[in-house]
Amino acid sequence: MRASVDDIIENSISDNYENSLGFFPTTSLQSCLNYSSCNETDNCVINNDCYLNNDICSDGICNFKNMTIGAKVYVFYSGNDGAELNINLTGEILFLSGNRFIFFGKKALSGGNGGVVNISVPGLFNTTGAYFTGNGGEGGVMGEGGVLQLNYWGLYGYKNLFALGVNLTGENNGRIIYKKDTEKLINGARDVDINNDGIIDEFDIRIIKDLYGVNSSNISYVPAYDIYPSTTYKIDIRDLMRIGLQYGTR
Ligand SMILES: [Ca+2]
Repeated sequence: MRASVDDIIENSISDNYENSLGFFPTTSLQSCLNYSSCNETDNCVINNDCYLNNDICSDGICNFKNMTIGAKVYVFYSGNDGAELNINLTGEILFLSGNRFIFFGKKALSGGNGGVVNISVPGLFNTTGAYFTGNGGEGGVMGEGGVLQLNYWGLYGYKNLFALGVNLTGENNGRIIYKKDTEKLINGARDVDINNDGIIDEFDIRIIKDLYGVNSSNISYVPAYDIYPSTTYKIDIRDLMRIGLQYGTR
């Protein structure tokens, strides 16, 4: 179902959960795609609050090269539930001041569930300064919290810090899914943040140390920890070196 002006009217500002939290638009919004700075199959720079979801993107998925989020992106609704937004980038995403993805469930007798936001990047997902709000809608029973899924080769920015900027509360709280592609090699290597917490520190090194010298014929071998696989498929000094080169850089 398309987000429409009706959705805005139906959720009048005086009677809206988002408004009580300060996240409801105070003016009617345009589609993000109406702005010349945001083009499907090219870059999308969000400078003005706007709405975006699968329904307004070609083939039901929002494809861009790079994306810059410098204002609020409203996902709006599908019925009483938050709508779905799948963003598939061939480049990177950058979060600037004023950014926020908003995917509440609608206020109703039985509150709608929060929406689903799914963002994919081919390389590093930089969560620095990012905000996501996908609460369940208010009601006699609050809706379920929404779902945020990030898909990437590597995460940039401490995961626990990022999570503080994500609000998915509801009758049952929603969740963040961090989906790391551990099979993909870039320049012959896996990402060095092998414990997938968004930073490069001694905990990544400890994993390598514990498996040091193990090769693929050993039952202890974990492909995802073999940062620089080669014909030997062995966890060795080259893996440690790659972590060392990026130690503390995220
Ligand atoms: Ca790490």
